[in-house]
Amino acid sequence: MGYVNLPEPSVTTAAGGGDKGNHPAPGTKLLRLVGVSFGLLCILQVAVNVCLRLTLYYQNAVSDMEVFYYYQIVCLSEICRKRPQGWRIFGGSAYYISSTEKTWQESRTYCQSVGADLMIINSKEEQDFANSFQTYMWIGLTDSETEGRWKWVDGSPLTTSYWRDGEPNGKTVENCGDIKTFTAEKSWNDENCSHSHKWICE
Ligand SMILES: [Ca+2]
Ligand SMILES: [Ca+2]
Ligand SMILES: [Ca+2]
Repeated sequence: MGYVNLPEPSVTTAAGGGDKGNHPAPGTKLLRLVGVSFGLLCILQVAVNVCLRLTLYYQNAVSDMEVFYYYQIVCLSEICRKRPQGWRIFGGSAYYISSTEKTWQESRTYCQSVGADLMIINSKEEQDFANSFQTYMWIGLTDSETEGRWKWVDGSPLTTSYWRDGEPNGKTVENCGDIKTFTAEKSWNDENCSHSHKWICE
């Protein structure tokens, strides 16, 4: 009230001592606020995109090209870098067939180590795709918990099956599933889990 000829703010800043002299101009503050807000929005957008992508992927609702794009370009995480070359894309999933042989459990452990699991066959198309590799290989099927109650590695019960005629026949000795007679649509066999075979991860 008592001041006359109030100095310009810039003059005050130059002359004033203490903390007052370090305060940025209001315009700078606003710019900084806009910049930080924009940065946060960008991060949020990326997070939403990644979540959406993962959700769609696990619903098998994306195209093969999108899965390819995700694995080859977007996925930079450690688990993706550990994956060997040679994953095949089909029906919204990525698959890998081993070149070496392991027991069923060792095969499963390998798949899990690269963020996957042994293959779960959900459709006739996927069954045909698995047979097309013409490889005797473990898939993600077991009745180890309860004899005769076959389950997939994700815990889901077996509904549609492609057992070869006469299979499964191993009772409590054969508790793991594989693809054996791949030239026929019904190609599954139950087998002793400690045998070594190639395997397919999904
Ligand atoms: Ca599947
Ligand atoms: Ca069995
Ligand atoms: Ca058998």
